[in-house]
Amino acid sequence: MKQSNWWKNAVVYQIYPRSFQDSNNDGIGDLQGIKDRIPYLKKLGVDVIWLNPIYDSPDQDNGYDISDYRNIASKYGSLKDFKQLLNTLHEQNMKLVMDLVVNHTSDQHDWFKASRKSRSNKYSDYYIWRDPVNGHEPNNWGSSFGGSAWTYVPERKQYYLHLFAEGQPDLNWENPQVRQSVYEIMRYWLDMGIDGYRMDVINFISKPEGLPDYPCVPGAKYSNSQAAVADGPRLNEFLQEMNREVLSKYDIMTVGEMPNVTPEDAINYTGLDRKELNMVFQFEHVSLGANPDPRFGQWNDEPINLVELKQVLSKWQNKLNGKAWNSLYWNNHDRPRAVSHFANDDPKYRINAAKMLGTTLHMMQGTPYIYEGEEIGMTNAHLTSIDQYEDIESLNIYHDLVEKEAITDSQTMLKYLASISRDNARTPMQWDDSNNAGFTEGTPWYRLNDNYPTINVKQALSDKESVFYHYQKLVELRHQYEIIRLGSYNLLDPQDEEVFAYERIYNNQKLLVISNFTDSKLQREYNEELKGHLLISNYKDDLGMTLRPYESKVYLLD
Ligand code: TEU
Ligand code: CA
Repeated sequence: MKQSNWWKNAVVYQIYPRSFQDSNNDGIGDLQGIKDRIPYLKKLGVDVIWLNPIYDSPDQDNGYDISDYRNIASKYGSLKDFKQLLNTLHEQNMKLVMDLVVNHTSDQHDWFKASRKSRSNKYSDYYIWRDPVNGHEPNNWGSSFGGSAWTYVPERKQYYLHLFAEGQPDLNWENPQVRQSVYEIMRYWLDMGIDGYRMDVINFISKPEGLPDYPCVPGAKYSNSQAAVADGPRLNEFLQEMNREVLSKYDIMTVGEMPNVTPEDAINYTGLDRKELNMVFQFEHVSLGANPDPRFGQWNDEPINLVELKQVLSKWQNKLNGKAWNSLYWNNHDRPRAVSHFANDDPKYRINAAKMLGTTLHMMQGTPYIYEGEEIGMTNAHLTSIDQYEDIESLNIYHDLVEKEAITDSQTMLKYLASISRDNARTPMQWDDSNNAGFTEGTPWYRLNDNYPTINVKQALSDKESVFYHYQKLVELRHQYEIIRLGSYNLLDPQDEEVFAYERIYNNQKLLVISNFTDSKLQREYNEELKGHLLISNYKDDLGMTLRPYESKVYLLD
């Protein structure tokens, strides 16, 4: 099948289904709810919808533990609802991308239920089983959600590997039958007409030979298994096989979620001349601000250093230019809200700050991803007590660091969680100022952000100056201007700690993007004749090189 690479011109909108729109008042967002909101998505102008997992799942990790890959979880609707959603999106010229979670399954999947029973059945070798070593776990790897990455099963007298929760056993990709089973699942949805896959932790599927110990940070009991398995020896081979057997037969987009990936790796797995994947989600810019004490990993509440942020994003822009294709994102279902994390959600600045971030990212080369609610400037939830949290990662890390290991106190950990917990992104979508923000008339599965009476879609649509219309324009500009899609990139003043400025060059055109990341008024000189060339801005007038708080503007010079 000829690859048209349509995704290079596209803007993706990510939907976290359980928090988007409930249609039957059971408190859980569903497919019918998404369908009802297509006109809203159309108005925003996005081209592609990516859905977080909607398959059958016991929900230990909100759908990232799949027990049946071919069925829609009944809380979201039926297969018929899914086909209707897909058709309606296609009628509206939109595409649909699904989440593919095949590094691991749920422990409730039939494959695992069989596998755990004995060492000699059809599925015995579908997972990664190892004998105890001196009565202990086979190696020192830790689970990303706390504790060891190994769980013992008496029936087999063996441990199985789970990089994530106990209920998320890792598939054994060394087994060719596992790979064929995965390809069959992929074809099943692709033949139904979906337009691509976002692949969960896909750079973890090939484990290092012999599963050796990985160095621990001082004081830690377990090592970082993500670092131990990322980028494994057979990853290229597996992705090439997947491409040959499945992906190349369809004109689709693929984006591989790849923690720990470098630009060199990205070129290796997604290079334009390679037959593997189309894009990666890299983690460097969202890993900035990690705790200086390695025992805490990402858990911290430091503001992001702008010089570092510019350095990281610019590196990705420059290194991939002409060789691979960037995915552009500030946040997703695993991250705090963009405006809270990278800028300022104080009501005084929130709107300009959210627009500023949008402009800074959307003027770059790559495919932008908008996470539900980002387009109206939704903020972190500002939670203050541990029982307001829901997410397995947040609850476990609190339990481990405050109670089990007792290396910090509850107040400190609550500050860290408020700053970066995934639950910040998972509060329901804020549609209007009615009860439960118009998300549901039932009891919502998870609490609303208290600020929904002021921050909501209804308000945004009625206000021409809202974040929504700014995002709408950003999407429009990308569709309109080749320079935004294809221009090369050049960072200006890398050491400037307050302003993120860069230019894009394409043929005889130049785009100048200037963003004030502070709440202060600044003065800068860019030595250009800019008057009359403003393409988009978040203030009504243009004061030239005087930059007001969170002011962001783009000039097109030709
Ligand atoms: O996330 C990958 C991952 O590595 C996460 O542990 C991430 O680093 C963490 O959430 C940051 O706080 C993917 C999914 O996006 C995530 O929702 C799943 O929990 C995880 O895989 C397991 O499937
Ligand atoms: Ca529902």
